[in-house]
Amino acid sequence: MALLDILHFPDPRLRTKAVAVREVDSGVVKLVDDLLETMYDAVGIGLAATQVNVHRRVVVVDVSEDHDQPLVLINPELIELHGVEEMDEGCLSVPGFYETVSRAERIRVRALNQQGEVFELEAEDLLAVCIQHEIDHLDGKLFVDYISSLKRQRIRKKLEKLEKSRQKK
Ligand code: QAP
Ligand code: CO
Repeated sequence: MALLDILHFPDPRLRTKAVAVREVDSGVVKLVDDLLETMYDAVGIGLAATQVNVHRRVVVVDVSEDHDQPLVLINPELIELHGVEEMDEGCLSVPGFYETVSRAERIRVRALNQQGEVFELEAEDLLAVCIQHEIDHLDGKLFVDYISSLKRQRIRKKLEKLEKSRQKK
């Protein structure tokens, strides 16, 4: 297993559209393991391969209290969306910032698991929001795309400044 570096907004690589996984081979299994390790290390509830600069359609999520219920979604597809819910969202690629975003409150998603088997899952509330947020990453979208451009620019400037002070060290 390995810890992977997480890209930060406004890195243009976060805008890459990921390609579907053709076969859940040993490389994909290793990617899933590394994503889970990286997500737990960063104390996140979701991580998409895009965020570690791997542009394949793989996400991991764990919204359980004890961080012991990993969910792996390969080639995830939203097949049903119901209702609307507002929630404060954050993102490991936008560290330190949280904004309210409106999304479907209940979803049905179809995906492959780490064994390459198709499964469907119904989710609501935090899990539903988190899955939608992670699928957005695979399409090059970030939660800050849903807020005002003024707020987005402020976040961009603050993160650019932080990135520069990191590079000097
Ligand atoms: C997406 O985000 C999500 O700013 C997953 O300093 C988040 O795991 C969906 C994190 C909330 C719905 C609601 C963010 C950790 C983790 C930070 C995350 C930070 C440390 C974000
Ligand atoms: Co995110």
